[in-house]
Amino acid sequence: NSPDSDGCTPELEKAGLLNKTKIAEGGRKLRKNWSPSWVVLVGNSLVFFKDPKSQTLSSWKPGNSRPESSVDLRGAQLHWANELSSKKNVFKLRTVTGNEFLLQSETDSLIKEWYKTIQSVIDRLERE
Ligand code: I3P
Repeated sequence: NSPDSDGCTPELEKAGLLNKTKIAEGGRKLRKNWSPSWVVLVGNSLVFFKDPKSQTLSSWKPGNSRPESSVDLRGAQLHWANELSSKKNVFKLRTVTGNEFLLQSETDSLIKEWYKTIQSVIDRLERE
């Protein structure tokens, strides 16, 4: 049984470990609280899981494990945001609902790949 044998399972684009903090909720600023997060880009969503150690690449599947939160990428905005942190390699993701997240990695190539892939999903949704 292939993962998409029913033809309606959204495509897994990317998964990996990033540092994450939410900095706004519905436009209201939040206090930063950085923590490692297992991030999965699947279909139109970026899904965050809390405990990376207990996760596998198939964790995003319904029923496997419960995501901490999920972000709809339709209409979202992505910006490099090194001015918003003392850390390097930081970008900001803002949803249409005014939720803002910072995502970060110490590895330059890795964070660039994430930026590129998320932006391509945002662009694809805009064309739909
Ligand atoms: C914050 C914590 C964050 C830091 C943030 C601090 O302090 O050190 O790591 O963000 O800086 O306020 P606290 O733990 O007391 O909440 P960065 O690591 O992204 O720099 P900021 O207030 O300048 O955003």
